[in-house]
Amino acid sequence: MTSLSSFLNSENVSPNLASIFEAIHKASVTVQNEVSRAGLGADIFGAKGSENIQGEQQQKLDVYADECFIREFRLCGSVAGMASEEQDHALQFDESLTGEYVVMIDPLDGSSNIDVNVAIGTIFAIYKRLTPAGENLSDKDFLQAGIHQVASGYVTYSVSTQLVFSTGNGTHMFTLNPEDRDYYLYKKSVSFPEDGKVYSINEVNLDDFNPELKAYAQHCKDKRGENGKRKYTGRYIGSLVADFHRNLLKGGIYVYPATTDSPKGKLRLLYECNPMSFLAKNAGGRGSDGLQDILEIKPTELHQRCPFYVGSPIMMDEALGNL
Ligand code: AHM
Ligand code: MG
Repeated sequence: MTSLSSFLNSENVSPNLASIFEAIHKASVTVQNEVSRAGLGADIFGAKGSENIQGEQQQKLDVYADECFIREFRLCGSVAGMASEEQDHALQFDESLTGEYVVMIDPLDGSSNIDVNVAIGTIFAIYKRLTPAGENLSDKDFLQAGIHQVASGYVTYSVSTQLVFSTGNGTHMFTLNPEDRDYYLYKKSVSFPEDGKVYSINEVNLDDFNPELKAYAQHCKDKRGENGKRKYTGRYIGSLVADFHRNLLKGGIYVYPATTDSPKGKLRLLYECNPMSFLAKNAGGRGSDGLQDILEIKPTELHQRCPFYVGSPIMMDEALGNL
């Protein structure tokens, strides 16, 4: 079995970048431990009673996971600062201000699924800082286009705990071994199937879809395969990590468009769309906001939202109007 550290070594990942993966490893094990005890002893289910800057109710586990990742990134020495979906502003780590990297994170994705024992996850993106080492970080460090990601990935806390990441050379899957709490290689260089069967979208928003997306939704319902049976099926977990993970393995598309409730889309460019699009690109898929490649968007604010389409290339072409 190939452990995470030996894999990173064999891929010539620099020691500084590898130390960030080690921080993610440690924090995710702590979060996984807490997730697996949900319902036992101290109650980690439920709302914290606070809201994040985007006006969303924070769950206890959102805050717990955020604290775990902040602690490990602060300690690791290679991270000069980070931005989190749960923090109002970007954080600068004065004790490691010479760190080469900044990290963007959604510490606990799929918050609405915490209390019902459904898969949730952590999503991260890693960039080289642009300001010189030792100087204060600035917006330009955090507001980089996704194309500049050095690495991205997610952890999914589910049937097993898996870490999926790319450092720009393929997208790889690791599984956490509960015995020694190390990650071991499960699949190297996974590729999205060219085409897929799964269409993942919250259809309650159908009336809000633009005409092209409405037509695509109808197409998914109508399309028959060569055997006369329906070509597509619907699957929507409501945790981006879990929906993306299934589609990556089985083939499919995930869409979260602009809606009346979320006119700019619900998902966050820096913490969700960019890291997932980088993984998709490295697995033969792609991410789009419906008009352009997600990775080309120049962010203007930390908590920026955007419509999101990601998945298998043929399904992406169909959804984006090349029917
Ligand atoms: P979160 O980061 O606050 O959990 O929000 C993101 C989640 C995604 O994981 C998921 O795909 C989506 O929100 C579900 O939203 P909805 O319930 O509107 O379908
Ligand atoms: Mg999220």
